[in-house]
Amino acid sequence: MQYYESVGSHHERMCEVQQTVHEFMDDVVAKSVAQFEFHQAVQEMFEAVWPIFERHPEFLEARIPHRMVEAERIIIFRVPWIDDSGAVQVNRGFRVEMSSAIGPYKGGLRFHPSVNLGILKFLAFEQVFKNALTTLPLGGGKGGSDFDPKGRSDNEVMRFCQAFMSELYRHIGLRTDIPAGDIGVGAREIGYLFGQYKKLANEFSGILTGKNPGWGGSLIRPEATGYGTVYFTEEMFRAKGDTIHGKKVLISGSGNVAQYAVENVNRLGGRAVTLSDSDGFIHDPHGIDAEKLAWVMDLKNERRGRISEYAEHFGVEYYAGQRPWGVEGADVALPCATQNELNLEEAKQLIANGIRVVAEGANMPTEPDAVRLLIDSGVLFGPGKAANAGGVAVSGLEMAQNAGFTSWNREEVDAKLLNIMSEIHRVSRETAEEFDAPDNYIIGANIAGFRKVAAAMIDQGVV
Ligand code: NDP
Ligand code: 2IT
Repeated sequence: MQYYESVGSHHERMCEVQQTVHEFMDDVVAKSVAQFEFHQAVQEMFEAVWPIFERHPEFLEARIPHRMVEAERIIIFRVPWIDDSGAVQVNRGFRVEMSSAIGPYKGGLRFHPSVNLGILKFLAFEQVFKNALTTLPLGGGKGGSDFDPKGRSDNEVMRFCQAFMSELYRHIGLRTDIPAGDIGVGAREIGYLFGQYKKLANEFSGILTGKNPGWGGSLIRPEATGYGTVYFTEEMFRAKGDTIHGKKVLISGSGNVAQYAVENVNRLGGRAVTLSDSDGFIHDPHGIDAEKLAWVMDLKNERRGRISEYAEHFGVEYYAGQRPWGVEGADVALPCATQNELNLEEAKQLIANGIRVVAEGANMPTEPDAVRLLIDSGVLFGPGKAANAGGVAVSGLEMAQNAGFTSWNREEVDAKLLNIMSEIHRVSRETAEEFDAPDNYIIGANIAGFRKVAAAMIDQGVV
């Protein structure tokens, strides 16, 4: 940890950075065995931010990196419930309360069979810096369960949510920790979770965000992540004197983020041509217009069907077991499904096909070597911490509306979202330039988020 004292050529400094990150990572890996996604998220972050320690040696003296990778608190609990056949089911519940340096813990809940501690620690870690970028006073956390809502009845989902909240409720609070949705947790689940919290706490409060607007939710919260990712993409184009208008866009996923990414691409005059789920992708060369998108929303949010049905219904191609990144002629790629869904080979394909902008609607969807290649090849790359921060930002606006016993109209919230995304873009760009890495949003966004959290930790002492 002597990096900040070093002098010498840029190359020597870079070697030293790598060596220092390497030693730091050895320690992180030893203390979080087999938590691969967490290692990946931490490595990506510290590779990007290490130059800051040259200017701020006090961050290392205060062991800020070592404190940041240790969650303030992690709760792991049993979630027993009874399915429709009367059988007892047991799942595992988690809440990772990563950092309260700049506000109460804030972040989503994920219900997916792949959920484990390593995945939630990666998500909570990313959330801390993403939330710092939103300009709002939000700390970072993440939670969830290995429960799989697929194929479960509404009653089963309700009983699971009630069992999950029966333990979680004692750990969260308006000034402590405010969960929201993520993969597998949408409006239905937030409703059931909220109902159980209200019953146990005897309190009607904005304890969760993503609520239905009829009982305390914010307008535009469902749209916010997808809209925000596309606003960020538009800002990246504008920085180069261009716009998304007329551009062909590849989108993965077909859930909340993907759906509203399509909607905003359409609003801004682009053409979204793909959607996917874990079974495959559809390619609609004519574009997924408003009518087709309404059909997708009904398919995914109400009938809970598969994206292959789109191909049958609209007579387009379906590619089973594949991801959309090989489709030719696109200008933009927006991965909006899950982590590690765009690898090095696919990045090479995108580059060969002339892609200009990649922005992450999902959290950490692009593998590290793919990120490096895209940036080195001159593709504008918007990392999730910046590009998908619109969701949590509007969650912050939902909290503000709840606290003020008020609600804002769609136009007001959408304008605030656009403003926040432009601000995140501006700060990321300017910080990248400040650190001699123009156009590198990985360096810009990570350093900007990191230094805000680090400065708050220094101010508040060793706690
Ligand atoms: P949803 O549950 O609404 O949709 C998830 C989509 O991704 C589905 O199409 C799903 O397909 C697909 N998917 C999930 N897991 C996998 C997998 N292992 N392999 C392939 N496809 C998969 O979730 P969201 O749209 O809310 O979340 C998508 C991403 O965006 C996540 O990375 C999430 O963390 C991130 N995000 C979400 C925010 C939000 O506000 N909701 C905010 C910021 C980021 P299938 O139906 O087959 O499972
Ligand atoms: O990854 C994310 O930013 C989210 N799932 C949204 C979190 C939130 O608190 O709205």
